[in-house]
Amino acid sequence: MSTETLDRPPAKPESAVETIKKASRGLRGSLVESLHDPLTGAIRESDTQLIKFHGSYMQDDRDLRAEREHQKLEPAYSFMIRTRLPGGVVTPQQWLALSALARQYGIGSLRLTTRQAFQLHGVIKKDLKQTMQGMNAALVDSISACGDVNRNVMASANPVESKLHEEVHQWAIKVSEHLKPRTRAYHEIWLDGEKLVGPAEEEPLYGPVYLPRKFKTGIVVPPHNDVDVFSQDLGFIAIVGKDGEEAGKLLGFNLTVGGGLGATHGEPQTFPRVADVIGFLTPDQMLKVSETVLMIQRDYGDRSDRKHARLKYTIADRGVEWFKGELFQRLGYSLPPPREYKFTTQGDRFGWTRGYDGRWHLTLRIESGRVSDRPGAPFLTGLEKIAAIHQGDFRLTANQNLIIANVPPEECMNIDKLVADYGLGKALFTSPVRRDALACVALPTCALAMAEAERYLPGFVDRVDELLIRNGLKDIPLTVRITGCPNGCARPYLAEIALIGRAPGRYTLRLGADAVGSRLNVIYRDNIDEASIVAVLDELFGRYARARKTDERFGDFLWRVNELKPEMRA
Ligand code: SRM
Ligand code: SF4
Repeated sequence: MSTETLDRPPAKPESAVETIKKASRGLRGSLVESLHDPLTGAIRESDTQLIKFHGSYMQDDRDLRAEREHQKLEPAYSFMIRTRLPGGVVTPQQWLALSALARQYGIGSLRLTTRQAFQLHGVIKKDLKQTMQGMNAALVDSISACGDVNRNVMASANPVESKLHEEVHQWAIKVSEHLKPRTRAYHEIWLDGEKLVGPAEEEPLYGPVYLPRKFKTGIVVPPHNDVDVFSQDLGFIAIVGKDGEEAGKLLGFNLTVGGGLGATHGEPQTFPRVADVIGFLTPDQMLKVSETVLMIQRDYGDRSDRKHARLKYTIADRGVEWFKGELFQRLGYSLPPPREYKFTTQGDRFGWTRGYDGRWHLTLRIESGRVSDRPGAPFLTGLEKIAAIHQGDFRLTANQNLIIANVPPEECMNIDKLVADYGLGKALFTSPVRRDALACVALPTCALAMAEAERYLPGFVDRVDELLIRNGLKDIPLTVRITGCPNGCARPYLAEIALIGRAPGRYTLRLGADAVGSRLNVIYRDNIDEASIVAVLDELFGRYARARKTDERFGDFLWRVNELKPEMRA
């Protein structure tokens, strides 16, 4: 292809969502009218796209679909609200406010997401505004938590373990604020802000049609790749000084671009991709570099096909050298080569850790991030009790877990007692597989789910644990991630074992990611049921038990013995 044809995306017809964005007057659309329509629990079709930019999705309870259809009722519509929470930090007061809203307007559960945010499910249309207002009264917003904009900026959890982590968390906030849309539509619609008269506000970074697709940013502090930095459109790997005066100081970041995980079954032109590491920058360059990467994607991303619209495709199509050239030209300077870094782990570290200032942080395992009151697991109440006495803050991890952070030493025992009383610590004593496993929400709320994920995880992990014990592999570390479809919300493509929903009870089995989040797994078997998955894993675990090297991970073993081959990448 000539450079000329590559200059700008070819003039293909724009996708329908582009037209909706263009006509929306800064993301307002007819949301106000939709919200006031008493005849339906739904909002207008075009508004279902726009409301995402405000941090909400219209959903319906899929468990009830058939029955409601039978009764000739419209689907049981409700709304999910997702917060914007850079680095995932909230105060105890904010926790209590969100928990109360989940009880009053939601389904009595807070869902901690894989991007360090909260989701409230099941808010019906007439309560949506009050819920948004309640969140904002607690100083938690949901602007650009979804939609074709920069999403919640992730940062390595436990950001108070060292001063450096704290600094990195501050950068996550700054990047999030910097890349936030400027439209006042959110304030106007949800918070009764002054009504706009005349044309929509200027969007200096986004322009009138925002990005071609979602855009995700994460900042990581090695050696723990807890945010799966290579899955982000835009990533920053903190580089820390080692010697002399620089020791322990944040020197800057390696820049990563073009990660992304969503794909579609049977469509090889869609694929997960790990990001390229393209240069080093100093902290003062971070905001300019962030906005420039975003604007390149704004200008070159594919606006005709939403399945091909992420930055990863722009880079895969045009090449990383093209991207670097464009970036450096727009910046007016080149970035020097990336600096050395090393990751040693991927998920969270559990239990108590001591911070640099003597305060303590307790990382709890919250399976699938689901905080609700269930028999034997009254987590919603338990965490409310903790929030009521906690003097520090709460930090959501990128793996759906929770850190009770900044606990003064004299308070640790009180926290421990409540953790024990409400069963919040039990999961810390389960197998490493169960502790590290992730599952996306899937059914019943996710419209795109093809199979169960969150509800299937506990049972599937039981099977895996049984197989490991049978094969003499009890308590080995192993990453297992399940999603209800190939969109990749629990980042399954970066797990040693992944199940990707195909149809009810059927999954694609992918194997062979590494344990630091830098190598994708590959398709091992497609569209199989649990019995087949168990049989396959049993056989592979047997071989692994017999032939593995000391400390060799399952994913690495499969590649070494040629069970997995590069041509299986798809
Ligand atoms: Fe996701 C769509 C849930 C993280 C890739 N994701 C959805 C929707 C909104 C379904 C929909 O469009 O109707 C899901 C709502 C389910 C529900 O009922 O709540 C949903 N995604 C989630 C969450 C809650 C999963 C979880 O269990 O924690 C995560 C919320 C994160 C947040 O707080 O912002 C979540 N989604 C991710 C991730 C992981 C990440 O970002 O680290 C990915 C893969 C990384 C990536 O984006 O490449 C991800 N979600 C997708 C995609 C595929 C995008 C693509 O490029 O193809 C979709 C579908 C879409 O956008 O059309 C999607
Ligand atoms: Fe829904 Fe698929 Fe995301 Fe799971 S991976 S939450 S099923 S979109």
